[in-house]
Amino acid sequence: MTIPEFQRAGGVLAQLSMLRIESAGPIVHLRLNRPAKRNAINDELVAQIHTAFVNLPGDARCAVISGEGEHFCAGLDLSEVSERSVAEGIAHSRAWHAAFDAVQFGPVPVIAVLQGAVVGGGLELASAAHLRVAQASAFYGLPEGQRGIFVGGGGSARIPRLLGVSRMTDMMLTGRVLDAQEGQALAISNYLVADGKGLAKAFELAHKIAGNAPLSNFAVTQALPRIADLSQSEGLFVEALMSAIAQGDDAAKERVRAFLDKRAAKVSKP
Ligand code: 1HE
Repeated sequence: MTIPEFQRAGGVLAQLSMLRIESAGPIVHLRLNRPAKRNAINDELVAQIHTAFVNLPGDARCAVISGEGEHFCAGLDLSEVSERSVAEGIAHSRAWHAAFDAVQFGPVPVIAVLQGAVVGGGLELASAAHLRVAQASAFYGLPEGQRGIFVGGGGSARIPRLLGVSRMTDMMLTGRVLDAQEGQALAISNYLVADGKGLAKAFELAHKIAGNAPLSNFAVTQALPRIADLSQSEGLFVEALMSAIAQGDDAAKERVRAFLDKRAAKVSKP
């Protein structure tokens, strides 16, 4: 698959100085663009991530987020860690929550492409995406423990859902760093590819995702994680509603008919 022609996004997205945002048809590509600071996230960048994800183009069907340079993201910009009051600290963390909620619960599935450092807030951002494509150079750490702080960008809620409370505890208490192979074995990444191949893989996946019925993608990204948080009985109830809504959509009816008319692809062995 060739990487499609991307055009610089316009409007409010063009004004976000720390992100480079481009679109190709239904795919939007957002790049963290502070390579000199290893894409460390300061207050401005977290605000820009939020603005970007609540202003995605109306025709977007899938987003890819990546980091410019050799590292995906070095986490919180430590140069901005100043004396904050308790109230200011809560507001700071809540700003990250709002931004990363906009990533996870925004209008389209999001794929993160990872390389080099995926640490602290960088791992929190990656865990807000729906899929992760890691390149061989990726490594994962939670140096908050060593910096005397705690996760604040949703990491305590999202990261254990990827790798478990026990492993996150180890990473935070001991500073243990996982390499790309370990990350793949623990399902931090969904795909592991050679260095330099991550974007092409993500765009290939994004094309598949963009071709799905929008309501199916909505069910997967919005209902699935919420059902996982419910009791089994409540979850099955929500599943029944979501399933009926998706099935009732014209796109579902057309796709099922296409299969029965032998116009749609079969499921084939990988
Ligand atoms: C930074 C940051 C940063 C780099 N904040 N400036 N995150 C961390 O504890 C990770 C800290 N960073 C590192 O361990 C390393 O920088 C990396 C492994 C990511 C990359 O190493 P390297 O050798 O490629 O780069 P470098 O030489 O260390 O850094 C290049 C520049 O980026 C340098 O600035 P310069 O002015 O001297 O050129 C670094 O100071 C700067 N830089 N990382 C500020 N993080 C919502 S709560 C989330 C809590 C957390 O995320 S805690 C984890 C913080």
